[in-house]
Amino acid sequence: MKTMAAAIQSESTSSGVALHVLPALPYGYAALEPCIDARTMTLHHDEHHAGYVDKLNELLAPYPVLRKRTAHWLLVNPRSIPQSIRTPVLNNAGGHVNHCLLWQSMSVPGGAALSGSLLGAVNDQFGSLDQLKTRFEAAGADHFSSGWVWLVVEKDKQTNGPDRPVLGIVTTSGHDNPLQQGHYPLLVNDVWEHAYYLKHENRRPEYLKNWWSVANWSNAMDRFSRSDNPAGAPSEDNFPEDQS
Ligand code: MN3
Repeated sequence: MKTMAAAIQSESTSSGVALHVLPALPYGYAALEPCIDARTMTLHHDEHHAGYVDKLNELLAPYPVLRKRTAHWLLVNPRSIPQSIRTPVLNNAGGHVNHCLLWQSMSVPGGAALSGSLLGAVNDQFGSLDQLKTRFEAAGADHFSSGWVWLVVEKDKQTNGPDRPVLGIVTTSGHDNPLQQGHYPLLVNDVWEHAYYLKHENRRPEYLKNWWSVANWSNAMDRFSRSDNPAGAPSEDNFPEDQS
């Protein structure tokens, strides 16, 4: 199976412009059961995420300059997008980027435990991993309507000094991404109803609590180790249209 990083690669057409591509899941549709059922994963990836990718390509089709840009770049450069398509481009680019991050934020149960420098930062910031989980769950449960809950490296980390907060828990609405506020995402959960409703129905808090069994701490630790990049984003978030 292709790695997620490779799967995010965009394809170049013969004209040299890039198409955004739906990445393959890095695990099987049933791999996250019992937390997330295979039917939910199938619909979420093959229909919802695929729909955002298709719509983004459709919207950008008349704009060859924008088609050379990464989805990440579009998110953080909204003024470069014509106003007539700005909102739907941002919604669908965000839908694409956020779901790529979501698939990476999950792994089969039994993955690596939180350790190292990120565990130290979590203990410093939240008191314990359990307290982080409680706050993350509460933020996700309390978020009104569709959106996302994130563990981020706060944007002022570099100027806050050694005793100031490094990590934060934020929520975003629709398909907004913390990168748009300068925060760097480490871990994300999707609190749109399509992410959990078939199994958990209206019980979003139950879904959030169960979700820790599939949280991918290995990926979060890897992202944390690269979050000092002053540009704010490691290479895998810069989809490779820039190379076309
Ligand atoms: Mn979703």
